[in-house]
Amino acid sequence: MKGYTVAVVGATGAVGQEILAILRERDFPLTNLVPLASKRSAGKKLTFGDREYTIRESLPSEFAGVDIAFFSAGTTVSKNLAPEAVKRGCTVIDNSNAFRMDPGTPLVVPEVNPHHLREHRGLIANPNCSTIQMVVALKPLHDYTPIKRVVVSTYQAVSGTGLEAIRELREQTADILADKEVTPAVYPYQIAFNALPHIDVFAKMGYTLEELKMDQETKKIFASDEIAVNATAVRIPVFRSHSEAVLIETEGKLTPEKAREILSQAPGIQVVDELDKLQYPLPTMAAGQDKVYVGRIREDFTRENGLNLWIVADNLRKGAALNAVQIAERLLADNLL
Ligand code: 25A
Ligand code: L14
Repeated sequence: MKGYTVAVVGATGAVGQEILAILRERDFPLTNLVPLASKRSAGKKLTFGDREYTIRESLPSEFAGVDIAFFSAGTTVSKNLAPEAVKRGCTVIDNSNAFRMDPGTPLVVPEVNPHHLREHRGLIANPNCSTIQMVVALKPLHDYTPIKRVVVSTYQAVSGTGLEAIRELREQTADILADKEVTPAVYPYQIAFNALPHIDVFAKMGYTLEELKMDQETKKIFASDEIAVNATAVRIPVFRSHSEAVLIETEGKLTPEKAREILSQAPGIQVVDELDKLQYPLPTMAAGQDKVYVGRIREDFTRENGLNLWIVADNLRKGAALNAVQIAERLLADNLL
């Protein structure tokens, strides 16, 4: 089998570390790794398999000879550097918000719209973590009867913000339990023992960008303007896995029994919905796992054709690193590099 030269931009970060672990786990056909990060981390060592690599500063020249580059260093880094990588013949899979809504850039969840990869021009965008887990669960239902409207509230883990936020939750929790004062740094307010209705920046009409992304990205992934998503995105003091309370309004009737049947046959989904055994999805259940967990499937008794679901997935895996690696696997399988 042919092996590829793979770069990870942001290799020291929360998502970058997960990408490296998943490449190993899934035996990705990699013959050479190019771990890139900011100047701050350049020179540090990193073990991957049985080899040791030196982290290098992510300069444009590093992409010469690289086949695939995963970007997980935030929007500014992607905006500056991804075009440089593409220019050098590298196929970029970008985790940031920089190119998602660019009409020439496919926005892909392999279980949902793998065919969009055929139109790529060197750059593929990985959707937002909250969008990914939601569309994996909604797509098979949408294929059965079109979803017209989605109302979703998210309960998002701090790991989406990166290692600094993980540290902030850990330290704040310990400090508060020890009756010490806390000073928020990453988030505007204390995150331990709290819930913040604020993810990413406030954008327009009182919505945050995170909330608007869920609407725009879902429309692009489903290639339909007929589906509308109204979101409230909330940060909770959980380290790993995002949860979502989702209400869908469908064109035709969709019973909970039918939804369970469809979802249990759909790729990437695990239905956990046995109330008599107290079985429902939990962030602790999804953490470190690849599936999107769906439960609490029940009818909206206040409206015609409404269905409630509780959707949980590991935000660093299916929400970011795993989806990106699956995109790469799909590119290779379909000869689209
Ligand atoms: O936080 P940053 O600055 O955006 O950095 C994230 C990653 O990108 C690298 C960085 O390497 C890290 O691997 N990076 C930054 N600038 C770069 C550049 N010019 C760059 N890579 C290439 N070229 P690092 O060596 O700077 O970071 C080492 C560790 O330190 C943490 N860190 C970063 N900046 C810091 C800092 N610590 C203190 N002070 C700072 N100013 C960094 O934390 C890393 O562990 P992190 O990596 O966990 O931050 C995660 C970033 O990724 C975004 N993100 C998370 N999930 C997603 C996502 N973006 C898109 N999709 C997702 N699903 C977060 O929003 C956050 O920005
Ligand atoms: O990919 O959780 O657009 O703070 C930006 C917000 C990633 C998660 C994105 C967070 C998100 C991040």
